[in-house]
Amino acid sequence: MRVFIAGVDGYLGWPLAQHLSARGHVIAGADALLRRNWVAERGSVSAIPIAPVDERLTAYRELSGSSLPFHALNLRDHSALGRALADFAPDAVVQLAECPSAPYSMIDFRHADFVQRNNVSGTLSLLFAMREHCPDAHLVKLGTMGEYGTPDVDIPEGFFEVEFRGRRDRLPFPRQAGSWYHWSKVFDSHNVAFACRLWGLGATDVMQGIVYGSWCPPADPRLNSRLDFDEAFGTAVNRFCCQAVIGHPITPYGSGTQSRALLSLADSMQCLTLALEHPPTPGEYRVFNQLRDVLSIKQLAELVRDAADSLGITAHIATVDNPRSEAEAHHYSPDSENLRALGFKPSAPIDEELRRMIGDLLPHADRVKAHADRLPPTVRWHPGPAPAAGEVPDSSTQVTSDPWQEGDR
Ligand code: USQ
Repeated sequence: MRVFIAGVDGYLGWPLAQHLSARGHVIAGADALLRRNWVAERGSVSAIPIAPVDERLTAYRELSGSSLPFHALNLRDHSALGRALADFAPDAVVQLAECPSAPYSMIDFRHADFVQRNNVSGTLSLLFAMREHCPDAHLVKLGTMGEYGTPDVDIPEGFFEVEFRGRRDRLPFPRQAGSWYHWSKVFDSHNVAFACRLWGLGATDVMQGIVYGSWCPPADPRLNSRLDFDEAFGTAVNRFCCQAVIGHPITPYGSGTQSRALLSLADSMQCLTLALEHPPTPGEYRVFNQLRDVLSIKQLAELVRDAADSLGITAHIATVDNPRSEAEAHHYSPDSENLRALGFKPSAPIDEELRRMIGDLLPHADRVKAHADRLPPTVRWHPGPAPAAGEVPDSSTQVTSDPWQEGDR
């Protein structure tokens, strides 16, 4: 299968290219390299060093024996995107090219505006480009479990049966996102579903839980994927492991009783591959809840502490005031049958995965230590005391790599 990965330089995109290539698929990709800039804007680095994109592509060619056609483009550059799709003629397109950070979107208006335009408009551009250049290709769109929020009922996979005033229908399950970023994914979901209905596009909208884990193939460090730990781009578990390896307290926010859906990076690769290898019918819009475990943040902090302990590292937990507006005590029971029905078999259990990640991080502890001031949360969802001067990098809040500063195309 020919798979075009938008966001191929990212935390998920780079491992996905390798994983799919190892299964015999042919890969091309696009990336505007914005993630590298956003993390730099926040004054941080990837804990695991990553190679520049040209070195990555060389390593890919040496390892797989085939080259990966790469386009350094923003998806909003609609004509360039169209040319890239027309040249490659993909059977499937994976959309990972979005800003993935809730805290980044909550900094101020400029960041909220940037995240929503980058994500929603980029995906819209992709939908139109697919209609024109590869209308039969399958779109796998990365959404998030955070689109649903934390309703007081179980969460189905995208749709539910409703009875209202004596009539029944199957309707989209309500979305109650908790950040401007999460709302951008909700808007994408509506646009993708509409394109399926309107143009006969076949799409899988993946409601993915929090991904954790490192990707460091022993063959070559140029194949490593990034692993962020700053408050905006580091996800909870990855941050906790980075905190543990440098002796920084592990930081559950608030009571830590908020529950989230999770899966490892390896399981995410397996699930995305299953979606690609089992495409929907033309015009079908389907939703997969992509997760393995549901755990509270407190349980996660304890699991990381115990994993560190088993490796002889003493880690401790210190809760901090919750900078977010989110329910801390709530019902949380999402369905996740669709991927299991396609054959998803979770790989290593979470404690094993955590020990492996901590092992991969240990040689790079100094990089985390040098940026330890990026660990405490400074972005607040609610009005509160202003951050101390210098606490937020670039407090002039310039958005780096804003395509609108380069002029709309
Ligand atoms: N949290 C802590 N301590 C920390 C960092 C986070 O307690 O040091 C808590 C947060 O308050 C939140 C939970 O951990 O309750 C998850 O936070 P997160 O930063 O790991 O995840 P989130 O902001 O929800 O976003 C991440 C990814 C995003 C993806 C989403 C999946 O950045 O791209 O869409 O996970 S989900 O959470 O299911 O929406």
